[in-house]
Amino acid sequence: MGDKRVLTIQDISCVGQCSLTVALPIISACGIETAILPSAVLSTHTGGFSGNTFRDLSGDMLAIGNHWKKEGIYFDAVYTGYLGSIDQIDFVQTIMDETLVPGGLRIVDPAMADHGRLYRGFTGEFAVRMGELCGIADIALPNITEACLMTGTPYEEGPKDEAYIESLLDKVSALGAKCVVMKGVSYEPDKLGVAVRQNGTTRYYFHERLERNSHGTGDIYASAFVGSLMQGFRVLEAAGIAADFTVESMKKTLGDAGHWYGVKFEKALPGLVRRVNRD
Ligand code: PXL
Repeated sequence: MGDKRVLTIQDISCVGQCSLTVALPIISACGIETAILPSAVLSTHTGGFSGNTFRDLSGDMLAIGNHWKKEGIYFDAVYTGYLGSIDQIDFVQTIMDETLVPGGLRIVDPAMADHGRLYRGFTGEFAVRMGELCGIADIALPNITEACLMTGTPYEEGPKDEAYIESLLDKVSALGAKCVVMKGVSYEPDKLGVAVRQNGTTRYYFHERLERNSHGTGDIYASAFVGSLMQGFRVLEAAGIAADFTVESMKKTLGDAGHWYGVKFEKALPGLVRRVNRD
């Protein structure tokens, strides 16, 4: 099997340890060539900083895509994260159609909401359209809030039982996603994990729950998941590797209150390199 090449489409938040500034190093650390298509450039992410700059790169995305088409450039997977506008959701579908090799994977992290709320700048319509993008995904990676928003399900605060999670997985699958990796699932107070719905069956990977909520962990999770998957790990294995890496990154950040804007994933990269690279 030849080496895999991934394209990831998301924003550049210049400061804040999220989106492309984590996807590129993490997927590369997994030994996978990573091409990027930036959707927007922001001075920082939108979670906790105020007054960030925002440059929409939709025009450049079209031109870049057209150039790749002329050059005959193809990818084994396209992984999308934070997108800057509804138009970009449409455009991403075209890019996937035009640049994926036959059998190439569409991996969609909706990256638009958490803790019951949309990130600043997004609308309900954006969430519905993101649901359509998840509908064409081979693998969708929503958290519970995103799954609710995309399927018109009221978000419930507090613990959720298995019936609630199963019905949410049913609804995301009904959008069309072939496989759903849903983050932030918990049935016991000190455990947190992911539910993986594949071929009609749900399996779980649980890990310890850390007290602190951190920005960018969804992107860190999705990037480690994509890197592991492209290295040949099965979906559930990749889901577990990504969870362990995210927890480890969060642990490296505990005790540093000044580092509220992200997690120190760099300190956990050596462990990921050892675990995922098998040659
Ligand atoms: O981590 C998700 C993310 C990505 N990109 C931008 C964001 C956020 C979350 O707030 O604001 C610009």
